[in-house]
Amino acid sequence: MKEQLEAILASAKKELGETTNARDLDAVRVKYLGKKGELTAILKGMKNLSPEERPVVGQMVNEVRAAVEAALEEQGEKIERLALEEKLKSETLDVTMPGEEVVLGHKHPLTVVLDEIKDIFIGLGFQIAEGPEVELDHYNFEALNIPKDHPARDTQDTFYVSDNVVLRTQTSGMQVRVMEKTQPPIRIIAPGRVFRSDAVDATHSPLFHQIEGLVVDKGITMSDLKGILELFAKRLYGDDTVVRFRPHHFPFTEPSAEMDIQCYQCHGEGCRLCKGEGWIEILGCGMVHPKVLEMSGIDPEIYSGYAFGIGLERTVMGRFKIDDIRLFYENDVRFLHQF
Ligand code: 2U9
Repeated sequence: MKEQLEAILASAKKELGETTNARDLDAVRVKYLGKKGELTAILKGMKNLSPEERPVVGQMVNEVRAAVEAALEEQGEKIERLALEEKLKSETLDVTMPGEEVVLGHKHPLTVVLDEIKDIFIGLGFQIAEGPEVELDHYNFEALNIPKDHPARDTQDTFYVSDNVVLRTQTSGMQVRVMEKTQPPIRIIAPGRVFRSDAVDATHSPLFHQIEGLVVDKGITMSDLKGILELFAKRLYGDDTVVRFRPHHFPFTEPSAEMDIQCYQCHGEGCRLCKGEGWIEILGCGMVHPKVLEMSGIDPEIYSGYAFGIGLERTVMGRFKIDDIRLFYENDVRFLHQF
């Protein structure tokens, strides 16, 4: 019996020494001390011993049990200590390691120039009016003197959501909304995304950005228009900028014009940038058509106004010598970081 108990203690100690985690440790506990464990089995068998043998064997069993329990506790502590050491080792923070590089984004060139243009007009007393990109046919066309059969519907073909709802081709609808709600004086710019049913190439995109402006008050004349737009050109392209106005036609303005700046590269001589013209077209403009004022509830006998439209992509392409409009929409940071 003594040898059997010594063998049990030896194998318990050996198995405990091989455990590396709490689960295995518990399995050893159950194997030796559990209800169906080896020591319990010996205790159960004691009824077959003689009365003299029983206390001797009982004491031996208790000693072995105490020894197994002590070994269990010791191994338990060892496992905990090793786990803690492992955790500390794996969570060590090396403060001398170089930090991870934070990749910074970059303002999109369209945003860079739009912000400059906004600043210039805010400085001249304009407010910013923003509105929906999905617009009623009425605000995009009808209220701007472009009825259903007007040829301008072809040059400004767009995407129809339904018969009466379109993706806006210009931000003018927003300005009509302001005129309907507010009596003059009105001095606003309406920047935003516009859409045209155009095939994509280096200079065309079905999506682009405009900044339109509108001033309505008593006694506004073409010289106000020329003065403000020349000032704008000088602020954006430099004080030595020379401008000229050419007659043009828009359904919503009368008279209408386009404003050019003298080529800032060749100073009017003619070069690749201005395609030999000596001039670069910057924007369209004109005096708001009396019918447009009237349709929006403003009396053209009392008030007059001027309006203008700037194509943002074209302005930025000229400014940064970008030769393909598609680069704006590809979101390649190597492109964006150049500006
Ligand atoms: C109202 C009345 C009139 C806005 C104007 C232009 C001339 C113009 C083009 C610039 C480049 C469109 O993006 S582009 O192709 N725009 O030439 N826009 S006058 O006229 C208005 C606006 C609002 C109520």
